[in-house]
Amino acid sequence: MQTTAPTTFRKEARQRAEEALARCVTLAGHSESTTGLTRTYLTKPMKAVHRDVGDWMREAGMDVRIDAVGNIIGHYPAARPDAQTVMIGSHLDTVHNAGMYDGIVGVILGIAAVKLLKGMRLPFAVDVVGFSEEEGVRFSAPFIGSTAIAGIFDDALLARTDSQGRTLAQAIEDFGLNAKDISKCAYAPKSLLAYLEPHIEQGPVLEAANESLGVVSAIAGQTRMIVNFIGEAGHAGTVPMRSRRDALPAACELALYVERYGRCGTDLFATVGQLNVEPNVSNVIPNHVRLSMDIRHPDDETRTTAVTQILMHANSIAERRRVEFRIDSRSDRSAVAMDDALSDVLKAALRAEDLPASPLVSGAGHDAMIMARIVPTAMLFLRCKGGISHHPDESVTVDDVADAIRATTTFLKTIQPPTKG
Ligand code: HGY
Ligand code: MN
Ligand code: MN
Repeated sequence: MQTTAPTTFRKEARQRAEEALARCVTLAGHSESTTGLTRTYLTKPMKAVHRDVGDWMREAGMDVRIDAVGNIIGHYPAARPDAQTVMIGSHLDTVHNAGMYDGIVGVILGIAAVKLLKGMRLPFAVDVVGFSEEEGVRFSAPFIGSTAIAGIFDDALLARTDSQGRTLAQAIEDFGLNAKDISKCAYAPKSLLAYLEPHIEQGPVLEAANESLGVVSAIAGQTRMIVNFIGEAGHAGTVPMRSRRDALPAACELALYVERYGRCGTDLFATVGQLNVEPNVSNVIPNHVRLSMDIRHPDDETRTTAVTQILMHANSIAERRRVEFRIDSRSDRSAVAMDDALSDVLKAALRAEDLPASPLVSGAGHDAMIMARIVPTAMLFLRCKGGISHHPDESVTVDDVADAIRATTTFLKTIQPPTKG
């Protein structure tokens, strides 16, 4: 399967892994915050990321472009001009105070695998994509990058505002892009042969199994929403306790219920991660609290039942406390199975490299959930230390990254376009 001798291939993969880790460190320097890594959608540091990632893509033999929602795309031509495309991608945005590998390492691995091809032409093009937005931090809307590429971007989001009051449409313009061109981001499904997303596991399974890599069988579904309790502001020293319509205790009650509910169910994850209190002043009764809810389960019915019951409880809290309850920006993503045939190709590539290929379920969401709608999709998971993610302590080893690079390169060399009948 390899055209170079196995030991040379391993040595080169190791060199590419060292380079890949150094590149992740470089990108972690492009942050909105002076301490730690925070890089949300279409902010200034993303320009610097595009400069570096674009340079690395060109060095690996790719043409580079940035589409209308800020995805960066490196194109490695096929042996024939009319061939389909295999896409390798992940995201370049981060959560607040993030680790340096979530998303980023998948893009860097894609570039490393193309570089390891050393100009060898394949019966398909390879597009390495750095999705501009996956985490949903800036506009409370995840997957902006991949929904544009999949041709299912929701235009209504263009009016959505960030915490500074900038709309998504304005943010796109501020970045030097044109929102009118968003429909041009879409790939024709027929032009795509496969999508592979390499990603850190963000959980403890591979480490417990002492395996560097795994193949994702399915991604759990998720519901995210912002909910609001609206009461009445007043003087903390004069409004009698019994007559208050305080929004904060209502929100706290709900947060505790969400945690209790999550603990009761197997494989259920229920999180309140964000709480905004208004006016957020120590001697004023809070009149408005917004809180985020994130509910996940591999089984869609279990998840939707959980969401319904939690919302019923929220309404009953609001009634009892005489505050208003309102839901904003709800997004529901069903659980997504990976493509069996493509996952088998990935597993075969792993076995050919003497690498582990056990299946595992992803609790985290990924651009692969979106891409699976238009193209056969597979995910390669890479062990991360302690399963820690969305945290500055995210960590991977050079050996594991070298394994992932061998796996991705061999996958590219193995995959075959269907023969025309
Ligand atoms: O939140 C998630 O599941 C992912 O890390 N974006
Ligand atoms: Mn993430
Ligand atoms: Mn991610």
